[in-house]
Amino acid sequence: FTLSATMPAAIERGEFYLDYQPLVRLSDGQLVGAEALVRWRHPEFGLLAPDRFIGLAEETGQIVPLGRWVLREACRQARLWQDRFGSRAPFISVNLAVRQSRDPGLVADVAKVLADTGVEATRLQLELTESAVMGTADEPLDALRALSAMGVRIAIDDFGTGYSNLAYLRHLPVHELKIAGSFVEGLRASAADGSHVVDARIVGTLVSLAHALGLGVTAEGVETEAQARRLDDIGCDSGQGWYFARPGPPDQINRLLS
Ligand code: G
Ligand code: G
Ligand code: MN
Ligand code: NA
Repeated sequence: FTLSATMPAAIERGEFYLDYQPLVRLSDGQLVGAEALVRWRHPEFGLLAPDRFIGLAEETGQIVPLGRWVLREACRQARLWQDRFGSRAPFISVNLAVRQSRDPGLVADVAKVLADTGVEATRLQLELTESAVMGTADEPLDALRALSAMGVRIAIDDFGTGYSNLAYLRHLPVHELKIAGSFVEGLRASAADGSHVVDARIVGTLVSLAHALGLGVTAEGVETEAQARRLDDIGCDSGQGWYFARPGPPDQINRLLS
C-alpha cells in the first residue's frame, strides 16, 4: 500500500541503512565476507525488517531503485574496508531480487557503481535465488555471464529450497551455493521423527554437489559451535549465522578484523 509508494522519498531522506553479517571460513575461522542486509528506519512504523517491505517492493517495482541504492551503499562500505584492510578486506555480498536480475540496466548499473566507488569486481558477490537463475529467459543469464566476465561472483541463495535443474546448474556462471538455514538446522536438532538425520545427509550431499560442480559452498543459519564443527568436517567452505555474529553495523566487521 502506501509503504511502497513512499519508498523513493524514503531513500532520499536516508531512512534505509544496511547491516552486515560476517561470512566465515570454517577451516580457520577467518572472516572472509559480509552480507549486506537492508533495514528501514520508518518515521511512523519504527524499524522495519526486509521481510516487511522487500516483497512489496518487488511487486510494485520499487525494488529496482531500492536495490540500486543497496548496491551503491554496500560498495561504498566495501571501498572503506578495501582501503583499511587491503587483502584482508571482506568481499561484500548483496542480495538481488528476481526483478532486479531481469532489469535490462543491471550490468551497466553494477559496472558504474564499481567504477564510481573504486571497488574491485572480485570483491563483490551477488546473491540470487534459484528462481532468478533457473528462469527460462535468456536475458538474466546473459546478464549473469556479463557480470561474471567482469569478475563479479554469483551466489545462489537459499539453495535447496527452490527448483534447481542440476544439469543446467553446471552451465551457469555461478561461483557459490548458499545452503538454506532450514537444512543446517538439522545438524543440531534431534527431531522425534528423525528428520534431522535426513537434513544432515542433505547438507552433506549439497556440499558434495557444490564441490563436484567446482563451486564454493556456504552454510547459512549456523547457530552453534557443534554445527560449525560438523560443517567443517563435512567439507563445507564457509558459514554464516548467529554463532559467528548477528547482522550488525559496519563497526562490528571492523572490530572482528582488528
Ligand atoms: O535481515 P534479515 O535476516 O531479516 O533478511 C531477511 C530476508 O530479506 C533475507 O531473505 C534477505 O535475503 C532479504 N534481504 C535483505 N536485504 C535485502 C536486499 O537488499 N535486497 C533483497 N532483494 N533482499 C534482501
Ligand atoms: O538472504 P537471506 O534470506 O539468507 O538472509 C539471511 C537471513 O537469515 C537474515 O534475515 C538473517 O537475519 C537471518 N539469519 C542470519 N543468521 C541466522 C541464524 O543463525 N539463525 C537464524 N534463525 N536466522 C539467521
Ligand atoms: Mn542472502
Ligand atoms: Na539465504
